[in-house]
Amino acid sequence: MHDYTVSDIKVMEGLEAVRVRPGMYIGSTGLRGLHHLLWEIVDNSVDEAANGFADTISVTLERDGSVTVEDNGRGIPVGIHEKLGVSGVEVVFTQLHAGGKFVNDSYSYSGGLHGVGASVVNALSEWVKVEVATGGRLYAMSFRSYEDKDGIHSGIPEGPLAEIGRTRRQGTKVTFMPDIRVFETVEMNFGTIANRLRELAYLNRGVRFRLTDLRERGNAKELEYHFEGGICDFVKYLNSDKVPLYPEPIYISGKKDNIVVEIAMQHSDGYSENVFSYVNNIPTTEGGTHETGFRAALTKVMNDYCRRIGLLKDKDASLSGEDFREGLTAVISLKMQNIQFEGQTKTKLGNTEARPAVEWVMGDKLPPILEDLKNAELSAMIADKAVKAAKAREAARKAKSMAREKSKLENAPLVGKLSSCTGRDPKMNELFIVEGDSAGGSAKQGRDRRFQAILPLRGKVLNVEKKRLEQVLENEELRSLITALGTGIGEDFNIDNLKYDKVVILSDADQDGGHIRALLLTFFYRYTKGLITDGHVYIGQPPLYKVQKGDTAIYCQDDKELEKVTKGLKGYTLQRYKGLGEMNPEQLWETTMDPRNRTLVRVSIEDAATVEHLVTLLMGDKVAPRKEYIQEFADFNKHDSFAGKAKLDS
Ligand code: TSJ
Repeated sequence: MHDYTVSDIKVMEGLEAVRVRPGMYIGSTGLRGLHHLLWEIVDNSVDEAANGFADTISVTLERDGSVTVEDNGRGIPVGIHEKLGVSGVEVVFTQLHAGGKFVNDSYSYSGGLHGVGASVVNALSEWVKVEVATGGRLYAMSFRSYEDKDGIHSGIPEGPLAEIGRTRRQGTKVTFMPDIRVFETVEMNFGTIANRLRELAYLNRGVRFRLTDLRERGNAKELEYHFEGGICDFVKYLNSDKVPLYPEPIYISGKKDNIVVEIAMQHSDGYSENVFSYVNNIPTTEGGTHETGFRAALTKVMNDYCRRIGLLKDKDASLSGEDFREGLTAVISLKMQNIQFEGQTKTKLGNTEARPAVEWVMGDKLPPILEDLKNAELSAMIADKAVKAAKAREAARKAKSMAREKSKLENAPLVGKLSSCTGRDPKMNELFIVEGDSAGGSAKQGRDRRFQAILPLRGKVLNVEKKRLEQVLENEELRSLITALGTGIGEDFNIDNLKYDKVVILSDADQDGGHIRALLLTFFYRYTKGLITDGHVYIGQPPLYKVQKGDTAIYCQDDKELEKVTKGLKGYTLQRYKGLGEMNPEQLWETTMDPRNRTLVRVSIEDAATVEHLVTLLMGDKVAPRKEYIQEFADFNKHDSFAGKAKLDS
């Protein structure tokens, strides 16, 4: 018999290792790590659904701060495990997977291994409750972590799995309370969870994902994601603010050497390439072998097709891959075993076998789609677009060498807009891109010229979303920005030549400011992505209010802060800044530029798909949905700010 109050040494050793080094198992103990707990559990349900045994997965953020995940699958096995002599449920929650599961980056988590993460979640929770409904019976078991004279004991069963009644349902329900002793925050983010569940819903066709937030009394939030079109719907969503060249995405799926390949793609009349890839539902932001295979195969199949229909003659050179990818939105999803990740953020697929598998499936399935008579228009559209792209590319190449020549000649006036700093160490230097001449003037006067450079922006920034490279190179504002950065753009981009460690966007807190910020971010995203991925781009946070009492001034960034500061305060004066231009140089320095006081929000690409959609939504043709997004875009990643709020005595 098992004695559940006396220590089960083996179990405790395993789970306590997780307690001692949580970061090794879930990446961090911040918000990311907290969400990681949820994904470890959800993964199990997604696997059950992927195997065809469940079609509904719900996540509930409970009022008491715990989180529930429920599916309608077969239920975690309740039978007694042969070797361990306890129920399958107990094994799943107490046995650390052999050797432990070490994550070496914050992005990766298990995908495809049943129960791997449940014991980690148990170890890092104050308590866990499990209910399994199967074979007409309902079973329950709970676990708890507690502290006594011997230290912390985590994930201890409160009793064996027990049958508690009869039921007509089937499935698994797990509720866990993240331990506040482990995490810096135990408040999960509704938006982050919603985004990921939406992504999972696209990647797992037909599975219903529900999210309920009961944390705020009287303000329950509920969402449901369910896409019968799977990744085709994903591509349509990504293209929803673009003009597609053909109505339905091309869908390709196949299996080669035990690798399941699924691809959806659709061209729009835009110019950028947007390929999003996944392996076992994990985003591969840095690409990898599967993306390489996709690109190679697309180029080959399309060139073959162009030759077959006579668009390319024997003597003609083949079109280049990027020509076939102009305006392309594609989602690539692989399911395979033993995935290996590489790259700076470990989000690049390294498995060499993935490339030929994708090439094989593409080579097998794409030609018949192109040849299909009812797809004649689609095929012609893609071929035609590529020919146009090739011509434009040639024109751009000429324009670019012209621009190089020109910039040699006109270097003086270009750099003339920039007030450079005196320091020569790029690692120390900062570039402030400031909206408007008057604010630019204040920034110039207020800055510390030893390490801060100012680039004032006069007119509107060009919307690069709608332009080809040659037009970008003709735009004065962007040319001076490109010159100032030193990195070059597009294919020529080289982060090693970056002249500043921080590139700070400083615009007004109003709609126009939001628009300018979005346009600049769009430019960075499209032409100097490395600046964002390497964390060099920041958004300055000028204050909205100044509260003055006697000779003390407190600056507030928003209404919430203002409310906090003025609560109970009497006899103060309040100034609301309408724009950066209203601040004098000293104020601008103190509140927004001085590294000792300022707040900077670092721009990162957490969820490339969301950012991409946001960028498209903001910059695309349809004006209507813009308004509501500008504020959200301005807010994105606010929790990433690394400095405290600006508070100072004047
Ligand atoms: F493990 C867990 F606690 F994290 C968890 C597992 C949490 C949740 C919400 C669901 C699940 C889960 C596990 N859902 N469905 C399953 N299925 C199985 O574990 C299972 C059932 C039957 C068989 C079989 O071979 O008969 C095999 C497995 C792996």
